Amino acid sequence: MSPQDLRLRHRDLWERATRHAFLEGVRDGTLPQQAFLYWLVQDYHFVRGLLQAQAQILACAPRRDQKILASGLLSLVEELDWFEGCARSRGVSLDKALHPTTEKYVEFLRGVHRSPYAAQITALWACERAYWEAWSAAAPGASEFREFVKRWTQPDFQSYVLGLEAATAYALQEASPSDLVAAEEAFRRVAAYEADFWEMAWKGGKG
Ligand code: HMH
Repeated sequence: MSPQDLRLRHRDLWERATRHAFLEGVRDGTLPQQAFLYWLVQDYHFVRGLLQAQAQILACAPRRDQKILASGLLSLVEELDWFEGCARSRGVSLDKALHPTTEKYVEFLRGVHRSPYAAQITALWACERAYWEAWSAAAPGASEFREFVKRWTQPDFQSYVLGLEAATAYALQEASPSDLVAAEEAFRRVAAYEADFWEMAWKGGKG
């Protein structure tokens, strides 16, 4: 089983994780500002949780994956600075409660270090790959959202995703049958949470 097999076996779920009216709105500029700001605040909190989850994955990682995971951690710290700047310049407070959807997704990722390593790296790869594909579908994006589209479509981010993909392919190759079951379950859960996240942002902005 390869990373590609996972995407093909769960095509419908993956489609929902990477295509959404929210992203069409980013592309053509019709996304309500309220939905965008709702997403901004929730994604900031998501990234804070992802950073904690990834630190634990790094602690479990084989020698070969330490560099990519450590470099990813630094990017996430810088991303938090960037989110804080984005919120400040838009006059939005980040001091808001996590929506239950964000909360559940973050809880899942923060617990994933208790699963076999193949499932951990699969979850992380799926999470980043989903964002890369999702924002790529919105490219180049309406001018007010372009900075965001750029962040997750730029070449550095693409190489990071492909590096995680190679690490995942390797881990899946050496995984036992029960590790593979855990990895596939982790993939499905990440894809479902990604789909829920877009839905939450889209609705949150309306409610
Ligand atoms: C919901 N998934 C979500 N937010 C993100 N920032 C990423 C993935 C990529 O880091």
